[in-house]
Amino acid sequence: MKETKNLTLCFLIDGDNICLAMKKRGFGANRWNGVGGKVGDKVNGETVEEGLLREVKEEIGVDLKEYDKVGEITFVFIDNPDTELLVHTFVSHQWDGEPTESEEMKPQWFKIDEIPYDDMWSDDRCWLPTVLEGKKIKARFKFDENEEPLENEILEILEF
Ligand code: 6U4
Repeated sequence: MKETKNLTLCFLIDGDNICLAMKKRGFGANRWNGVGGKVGDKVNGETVEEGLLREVKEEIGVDLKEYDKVGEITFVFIDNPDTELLVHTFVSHQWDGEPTESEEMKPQWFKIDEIPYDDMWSDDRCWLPTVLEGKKIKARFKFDENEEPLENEILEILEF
């Protein structure tokens, strides 16, 4: 039977700047990405939004004051066909605290027009520009055993 794992992903935006974080260990290590993680893995029964707030605090030490859901992105890996990752994607323009390095992630600000797509998950260049234009998306990506993209589908939507 297919299992869906819920994860969160959040990008802090300050004017023309975006905060990305270098994943230092585990899944997706050595790539720049937004901040987030598995929902309900550490705290039983938490909601997606509770998981979002917890992971952002754990990984870069920031308390989100405002956030907007901008994407639901499903990732399927060909060598693990029974598990889908459903990544609930957010942007935030308001938070308390300064992004700070943790054991898991090292945050850094980038100009939005200098996002290092070559050092990110390959799907990001397909959908992140659309999200940064203020649009909402539902998307699905399938990866081969080397985490190279095989199929993708991106739909712009109006609301979640
Ligand atoms: P641990 O290491 O168990 O604490 P946790 O922080 O709960 O893990 P993790 O690190 O596995 O979760 O979360 C993966 C992060 O990577 C989530 O924010 C979702 C994100 N992610 C996964 N696949 C992605 C992809 N193809 N493109 C992308 N982000 C992805 O942009």
